Amino acid sequence: TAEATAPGNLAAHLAALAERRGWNDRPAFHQGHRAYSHGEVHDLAARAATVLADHGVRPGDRVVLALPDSVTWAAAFLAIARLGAVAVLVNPELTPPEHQFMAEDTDATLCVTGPGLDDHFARRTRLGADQLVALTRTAAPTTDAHPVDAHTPLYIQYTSGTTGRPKGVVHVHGDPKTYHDLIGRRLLRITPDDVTFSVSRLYFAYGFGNAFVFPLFSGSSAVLTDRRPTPAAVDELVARHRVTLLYSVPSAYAALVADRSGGHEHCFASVRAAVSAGEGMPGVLGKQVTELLNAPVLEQIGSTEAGHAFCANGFDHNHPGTVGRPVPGFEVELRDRAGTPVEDGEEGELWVRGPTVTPGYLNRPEETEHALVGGWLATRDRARREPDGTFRHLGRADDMEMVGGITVSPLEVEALLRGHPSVRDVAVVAVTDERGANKLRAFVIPVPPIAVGLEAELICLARENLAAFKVPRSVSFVPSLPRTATGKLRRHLVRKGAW
Ligand code: 3SK
Repeated sequence: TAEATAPGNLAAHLAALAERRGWNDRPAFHQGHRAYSHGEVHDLAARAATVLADHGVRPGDRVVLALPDSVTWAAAFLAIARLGAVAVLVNPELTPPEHQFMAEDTDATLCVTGPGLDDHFARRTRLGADQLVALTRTAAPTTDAHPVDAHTPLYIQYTSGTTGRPKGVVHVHGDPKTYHDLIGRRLLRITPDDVTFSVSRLYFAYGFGNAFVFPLFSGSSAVLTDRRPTPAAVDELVARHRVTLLYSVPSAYAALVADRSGGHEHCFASVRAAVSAGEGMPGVLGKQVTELLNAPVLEQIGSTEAGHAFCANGFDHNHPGTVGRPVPGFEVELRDRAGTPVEDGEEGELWVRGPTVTPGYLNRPEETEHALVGGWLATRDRARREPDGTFRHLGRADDMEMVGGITVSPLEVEALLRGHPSVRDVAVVAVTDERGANKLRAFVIPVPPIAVGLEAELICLARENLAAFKVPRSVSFVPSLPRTATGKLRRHLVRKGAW
């Protein structure tokens, strides 16, 4: 049942919930070979709050969190919440100028940083995560949480989007409980016995919900690691912790399916569901993942601005190849470029209205006005509504390529080429040739070794299956493709050849 109490301060609410439900001795996070209980995490957070207050953090202040996924990250987030301050969740792997931009944009009072970031955030007060841990050991707990209401800002996440300068997306104290009520509890039916592993990191909306919010609201646990989620690492972590819920993105699922060299299929025996988000899952891949994991693959779509998923498949209604139906509480509309709703069955851009949609971007009134119209969020995702009410994701509004005056959706070409056994990943964009004409080129990450004649084979495959104007004229083999943290292709970087 949903909690009857008003959420108030998130940190106080979660600590009280764990106490009331008897979760304090149950694991909340697994890190390395150690498990941290819910009680330990809330205790660490209350003591870390004292350390942060000693470093000058006051209600309403912004505190940057730039450290790898860890119990320290979780305790620091809850400590910031307890003080009524606002956590700024940033990718620790960004460059010094990118970090500096986020610290200045949020006017951060303090930056809590992980290893290797000593020369980042140069103009701001910095507290190393190891110092925070050391000081927390002997600090007294801050027992009184700062009073807030459900609309008080709680955290900011930066969206790189697929183009442009990052924008700070604000979320409030009431949002995490709503993510859990709608998605964690109702849709995924998470119980205290679940163990989560999310390939998406905590600083990102998808990972934050999956591996921080859902475990703390359900009394379950999550595996936190700073290891790269290579197939070998995922196999090992899932087997070691007997993971029941695996959250990932299509490109990482594709790597998992492709890399079966160790023959470790049995390591997935504990998985009861796999969730996929970030971009559309090609049908063939969905089947391969279902077979490999012997568990349903539930596709969904969300955004940093919506907080978490706004359309999702569930156990009772799973339509592979679609991102499911609107999450209850969300309204979803398809509109044309002029903002007029399109007819059923027609393609349009997804507009979303719902309880956790951001109140806006930090310091960006114009962008906020553009993205949020009358409470509706323009997601810039293209989709079509299927007769059963599910939505089929058709890529981003800025995904289209122009060749010879014709608009081409590169997703169809990519889906075809991705089905070739020698293709691990692919992006198709229009590039301008020496005569100034736009021609489609496929950038392919091959499954090594590159087979002789692979370029000709891929072009031939496209010719046999697609209209002539959709056939790539050339293929470049590349070691990587620029993707966002949830696996969305940063197409403008591919077009510029800059990644
Ligand atoms: O689809 C996504 O990329 C997403 C983003 C943020 C939160 C949740 C989801 C599913």
